[in-house]
Amino acid sequence: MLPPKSDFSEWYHEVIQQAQIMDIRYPVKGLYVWFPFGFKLRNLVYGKLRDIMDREHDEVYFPALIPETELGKEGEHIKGFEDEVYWITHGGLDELDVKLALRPTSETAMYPMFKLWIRSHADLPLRIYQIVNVFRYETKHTRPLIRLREITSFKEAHTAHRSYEEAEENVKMAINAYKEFFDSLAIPYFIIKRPEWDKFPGADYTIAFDTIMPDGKTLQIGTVHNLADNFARTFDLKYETPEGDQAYVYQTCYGISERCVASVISIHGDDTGLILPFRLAPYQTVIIPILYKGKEREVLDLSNEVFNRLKEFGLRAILDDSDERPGAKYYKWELFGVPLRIEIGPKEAESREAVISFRDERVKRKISIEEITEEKITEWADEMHERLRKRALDSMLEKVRFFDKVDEMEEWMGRGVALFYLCQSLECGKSVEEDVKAGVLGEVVEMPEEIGIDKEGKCTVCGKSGKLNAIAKSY
Ligand code: P5A
Repeated sequence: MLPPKSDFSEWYHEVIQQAQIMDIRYPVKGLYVWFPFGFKLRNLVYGKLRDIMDREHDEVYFPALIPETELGKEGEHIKGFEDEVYWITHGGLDELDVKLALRPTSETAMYPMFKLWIRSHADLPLRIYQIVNVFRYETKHTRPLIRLREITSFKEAHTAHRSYEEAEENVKMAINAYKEFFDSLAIPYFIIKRPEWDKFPGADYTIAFDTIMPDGKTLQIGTVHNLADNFARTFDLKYETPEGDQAYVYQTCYGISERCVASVISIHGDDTGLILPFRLAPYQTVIIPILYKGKEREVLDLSNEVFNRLKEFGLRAILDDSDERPGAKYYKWELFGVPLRIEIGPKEAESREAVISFRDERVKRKISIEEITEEKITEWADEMHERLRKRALDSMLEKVRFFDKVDEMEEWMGRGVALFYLCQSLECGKSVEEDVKAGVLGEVVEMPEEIGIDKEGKCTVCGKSGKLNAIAKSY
């Protein structure tokens, strides 16, 4: 049994283990083991991400170790990461001449190589990505999939362009790619420009995707950074222009981690376990034969017929003909989030029918076997996706509130996101953070249209002209 989802922290801790996503017993803090089922889900989610990235990027692989001399070159970058880096100081018993960092992210591994790769304008734009592990010595409370010291599935993209404008265009492309990705997970989000004091170390600016978890805290599920020519100046990344001059490149980078899997588990799941969108589910449909003495043959024959048909459609189907009682089977496959359940008993076998139910609705419906066609399944998958999207969005909207007074916001923290107007000044931003005891997420670039609040208004602190901002407690 799971704790109720209303006790989110406990529920998450349990569902991760019981639904065999991660084994949390590994003896190093912040490091966890993917179970086979969890890793299947991870691969399906990342398959979608990879398909999207492959359209505009080439996949590469860079080494996991970065020499101290490179990691330390960009001043802001190393300032931002120095507390989080794991260092390799020895090879066997020998002390290394140059310490090696376990990559916390790969800018400083990649950009010295970019210097060798980029010669002329014809080499630009350069767009690459990799999906690798990175290490961050996080000091905040670690949690499986959410705050890791080894991020196992860090999708990082890095690009180089001829001008600031082209880098800006690429930021837009990356945002659209991430929108498509999170839409495919039916995860709602805000797109928010982080304040100056919270941007990625070394970036010109940072745009984040934030979703709201069931407990009202936000989770940053992806970020897109415009690096301008900051790293290019440090790593001397120049190209020859068509006119024959030397110019610095402009860069962007953007990343997504297994937090995307955490958001699917947390946002769609319920008291009984996971609820997975049809296209991401490791098991998309389970057939459960209801066996009565003397009628086994007919029931199993029809179950197998349906099973084979589903496999022909290319679906990830299972036929659970184990000895467990039907109730135990329902319980098990609900925990694993199987979207579509098909039950076949003696009556159904006789009339060539089946009882179907969807994981999110749990309403039983009788249909004729002939209705189970590839087209129908696609339709069901789309309908379920739309239901999950709507349900996730509604529950996010319940956790968003607009405020025109700072002193009313603190009480709302921990329950959701507060929207309010804020001017650009560091002073007003910091004073809100102090009063509300939470972090300003930044300026809202895009939000669900249902929220319908103007993006401009008077700063809640000083009354000067301001932009719509968000503040919340975050993971
Ligand atoms: C972009 C890719 C970068 O590192 N360099 C390459 C840029 N950005 S980031 O914001 O620091 O990280 C990208 C996303 O990774 C997730 N993330 C984490 N997930 C789990 N555990 C962590 N400790 C962790 N740290 C960052 C966030 O979703 C972040 O937006």
